[in-house]
Amino acid sequence: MRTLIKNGTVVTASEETLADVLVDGEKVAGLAAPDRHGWTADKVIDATGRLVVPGGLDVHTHMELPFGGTFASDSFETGTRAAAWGGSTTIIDFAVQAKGQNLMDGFEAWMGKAERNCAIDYGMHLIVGDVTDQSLKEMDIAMGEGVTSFKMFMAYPGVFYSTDGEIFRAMQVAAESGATIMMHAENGIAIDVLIAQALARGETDPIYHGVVRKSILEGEATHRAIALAELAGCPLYVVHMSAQEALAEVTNARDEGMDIFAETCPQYLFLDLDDLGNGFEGAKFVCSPPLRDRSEGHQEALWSGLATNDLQVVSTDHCPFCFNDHATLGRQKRLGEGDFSKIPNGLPGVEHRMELIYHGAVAEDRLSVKRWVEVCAATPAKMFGLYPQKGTVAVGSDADLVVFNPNAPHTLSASTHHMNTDYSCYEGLTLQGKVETVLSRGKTVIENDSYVGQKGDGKYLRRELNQYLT
Ligand code: DUC
Ligand code: ZN
Ligand code: ZN
Repeated sequence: MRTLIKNGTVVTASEETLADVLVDGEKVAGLAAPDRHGWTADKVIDATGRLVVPGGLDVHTHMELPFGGTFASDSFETGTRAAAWGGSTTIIDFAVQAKGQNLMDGFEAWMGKAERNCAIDYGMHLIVGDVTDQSLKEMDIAMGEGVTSFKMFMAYPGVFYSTDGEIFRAMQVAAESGATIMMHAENGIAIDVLIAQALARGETDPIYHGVVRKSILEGEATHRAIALAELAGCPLYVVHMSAQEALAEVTNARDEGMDIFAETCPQYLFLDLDDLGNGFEGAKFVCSPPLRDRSEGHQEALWSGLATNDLQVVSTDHCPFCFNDHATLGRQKRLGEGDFSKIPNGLPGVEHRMELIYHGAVAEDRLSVKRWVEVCAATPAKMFGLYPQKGTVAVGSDADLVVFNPNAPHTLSASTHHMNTDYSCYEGLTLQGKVETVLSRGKTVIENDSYVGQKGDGKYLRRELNQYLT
């Protein structure tokens, strides 16, 4: 099967050119100035007036995550389909090692959930949830399966939390193999004190979730994670950064030449503490780290971090829960009525990352169109060992391609989105551009406002080490 995408502006992290793209089977087979070639194809897509960009990589998703007494409401099937609708053609999800389990048990369990269900290609990180001699040994076994990054938590005592000693031991193992440690950097011990004190004062509404999880505690944990990584000698990737204090720590470390990287997420660039207000409605916006006070300047700091490359990646931390009862999963956000600390943490987001960031970055003139592609596709591919198979439009790369209309407004709504949640964090927001057609390894999966792929199209991706370091 050959597909020709004609007359589009092909944008990669480094180029922006008017070109035709020839797809043969699963790969990009040619790039040439329009009509300066004799290519024939089984299918022709007219991309006049459109951008043709590499499919996005969302390197931080949590399909079916067990959390707070329930499960994230998107399965690998529904969540990867929603990702495709929004122009992401790769996700990297987090397999979880539960307490008392072996690390590889978590990997096998998540592979079982994803296998034959995904609409797009997928990789796995591993959450190291129980640091033991055995699980540390198994980090190397996981590397043999293409898992080159391990997430740890300085937050959520009693659940995912690891002590500094446990984190440091895992970092020492990562330093030997070159694996990346990904860090949820919030001081969960201090936060738990503030949660208990708030609840004792009768402060039970969702807004207090944002009040107690202080930005200074994200900055402090980020500082500590960097210090431990420096001592251990391992690369560190700080996930879902929301606070300017944390960004300052990463900026300093990078200025000193350390192998420290960081991502932020659309919710920290578009939403704020006020969204957590309005009584229990605010539960729709409970995630950790929390949405920040706009007047403190975190959003501007994060946008400027993306511009200066102090922040390198935008992912989503997609972890959806329904606001009202879910047909099979039961109570979700409402588990926290009367106690904000029982609201499952997480937001739906996997579908709208590319369009939101295009809007905030390019349409609102903060970043170039190439930088948009870089933070959403090229850098995540390099960071997690998938480049140039993923993250660019080049001969020999996987034909993961998005035809993006920069002039088609798209209004976001729960009534039209494809994520398995009953609300949208961006209800009624109109964005400037829209994903129109999506190819995943050469196969059209989204066209004419329809999903035309099948579950099981997506394949597991074995990943290399961080390509900024190899
Ligand atoms: N943060 C969330 O909001 N949800 C899942 C886990 C996390 O760290
Ligand atoms: Zn996290
Ligand atoms: Zn997460």
